[in-house]
Amino acid sequence: MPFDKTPGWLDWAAHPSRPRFPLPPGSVDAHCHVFGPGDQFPFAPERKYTPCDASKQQLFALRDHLGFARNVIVQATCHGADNRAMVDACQASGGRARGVATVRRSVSDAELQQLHAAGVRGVRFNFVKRLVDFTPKDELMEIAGRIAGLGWHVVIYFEAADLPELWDFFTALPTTVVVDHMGRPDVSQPVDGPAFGLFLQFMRENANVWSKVSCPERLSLTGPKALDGERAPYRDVVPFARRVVEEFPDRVLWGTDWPHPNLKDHMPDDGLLVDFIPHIAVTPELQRKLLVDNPMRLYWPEEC
Ligand code: 0GY
Repeated sequence: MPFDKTPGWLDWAAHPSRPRFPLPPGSVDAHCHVFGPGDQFPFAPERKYTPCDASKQQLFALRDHLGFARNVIVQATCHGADNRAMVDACQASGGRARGVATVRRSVSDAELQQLHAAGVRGVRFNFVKRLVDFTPKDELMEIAGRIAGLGWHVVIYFEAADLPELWDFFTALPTTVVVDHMGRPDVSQPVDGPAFGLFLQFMRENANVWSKVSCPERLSLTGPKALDGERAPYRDVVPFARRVVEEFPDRVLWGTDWPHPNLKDHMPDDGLLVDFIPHIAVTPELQRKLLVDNPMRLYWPEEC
């Protein structure tokens, strides 16, 4: 492999357990990535980390092992605005994967049309400073205006502390807006406290805002430890994700985040991550909305 991965970076777990929670038929893993392989799809020169390879075949094997039917493959920052690895995976999926791209202002209309034909249905705007360099907001707004015409949405990734500063920009976006990982709350704070309250207010006041209730492994301080022998991992994240699922059942998505970029403390077991779901979506109806109805409406509306 032509790239040396970032020191301290953990490899994704090759043999995840089989989940105990049976996913509803047609479930969508609505947040996952492919990395390279680096010798086929080089990582971007401007990247902030170099991952280990994680190919489309490995992603599809995980999908089948966990019991998902489909994937939404989100462009990872290590590939910059070179969407070839993600597009290749979507095209190889037989219609079972859709994509979220990263594009620059220079993208042509013809390139956007090609991305659409490959299965792309959104763009990602990343504001997490450790992951990307700053892109001017007027460039992002221009991109949002262009992709709105294709019926796409905008995925936003930011740290909770930055929500106040970004609020006006986010609320001016002309599309559906999907927040990655609940805006990364500090789960040591109360779920009813002002910080998470601001995020809930953001969703309440803006009916076009959706949230992924994913990535407990990034947010948790208690970690994956089971409670009383139960498979109840990441329990400090549960009240936050459950609150969002219950208040906004028609605007939530869930994804594994495989292959889990940038983790240095522990690598989650994807089977255990699936077993987190019934703790945050506690009825079959909420589970169906989270895993099937909502992602299908956003990514495969023609089948709904
Ligand atoms: C995630 C989270 C992270 C990384 C990226 O594109 C990326 O590099 O999204 C992170 O480091 O928190 O959703 O994959």
